[in-house]
Amino acid sequence: MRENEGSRDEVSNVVKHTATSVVTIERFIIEEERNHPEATGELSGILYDLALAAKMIANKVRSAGLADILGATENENVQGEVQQKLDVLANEIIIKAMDHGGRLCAMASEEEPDIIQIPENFKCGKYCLLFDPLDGSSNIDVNVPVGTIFSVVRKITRGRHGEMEDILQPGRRQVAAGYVIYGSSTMMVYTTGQGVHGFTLDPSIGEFLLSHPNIRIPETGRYLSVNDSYEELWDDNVRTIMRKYKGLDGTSKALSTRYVGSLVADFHRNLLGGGIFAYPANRKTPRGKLRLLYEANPLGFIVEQAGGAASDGAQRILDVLPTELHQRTPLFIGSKHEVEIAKRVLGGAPELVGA
Ligand code: FDP
Repeated sequence: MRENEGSRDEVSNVVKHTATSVVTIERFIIEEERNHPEATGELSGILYDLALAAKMIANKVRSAGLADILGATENENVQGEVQQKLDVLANEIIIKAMDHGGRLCAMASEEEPDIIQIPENFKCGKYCLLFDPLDGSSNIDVNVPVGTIFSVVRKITRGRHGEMEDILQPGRRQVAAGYVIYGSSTMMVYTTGQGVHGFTLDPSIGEFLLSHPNIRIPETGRYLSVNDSYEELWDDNVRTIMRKYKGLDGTSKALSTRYVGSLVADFHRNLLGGGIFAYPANRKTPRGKLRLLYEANPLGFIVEQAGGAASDGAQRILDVLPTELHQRTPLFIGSKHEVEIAKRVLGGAPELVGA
């Protein structure tokens, strides 16, 4: 090990990196794994494969306009939304990158109606992967950042293949979660329960390099991300929360409004700068819009690991017991202080949050 690369702390077995260390995602994953002598390397393998899938998707996203593959296909996905071509591609890339490694026993995708089984000719492993291949897809046509979100849980049933019971586990059982943002640069941010770490893709060498070690979200937010056009449809309690966020009731300072409409992009900004992303229940979507398993749970795990919070207004997101594959949930996620405000106001109106 070169001197300026960092030194191993003999007691805690944690490698410390200096600002000038060049740490690839692979090296980082290996070093994290060493903190767990019992680890078999399977989870690490899942994370490498996801990083590879992310690079392939990033490549497609970057060249989408050039390759003339923008626009909607004729198919509708299980949520009744028009699928964009890139969604289909991203979904296929992830399935193909992940199905043969022998580490997964099943997958579930926001774009697929049922559980995705591992083909018979491949070995089954002890983990399940849940993912949203391309979140914010309505932004693809206008060159606005989109993202991939993923969550990994351990298999709990005994058979060879994964079952619904393995997929429908509460978010607190996740062993890893992360997202990739395809923005002005491509970043992969993930947690395995040892803090949140961000890696930026260096396109010249095709490697994700550690750029944001140990991300912490500020306790109090700067930004408010919410689609205000639903105000008409909100309940009075949600309106009260928004007035507080905007500093209109005189109890707190106004947050600055920023809404991209791509959950990953809004979440990423708020994670780094502090803030709240809110997609509350409304009259038209009484159970919210976002998906518990593919969006709220993974981002909930990340935000908690970064010192923030995630709630549906009635309970901690990670404690919600999923009952359906494509279950939706209201979501308040970000800095602790702002999530607390939503919880306090909605605490008196559980019917509003569609529990
Ligand atoms: P999209 O429909 O473009 O895929 O979960 C889907 C999502 O985007 C989120 O990424 C985004 O935050 C939200 O929906 C936007 O919904 P609204 O258009 O209702 O604001």
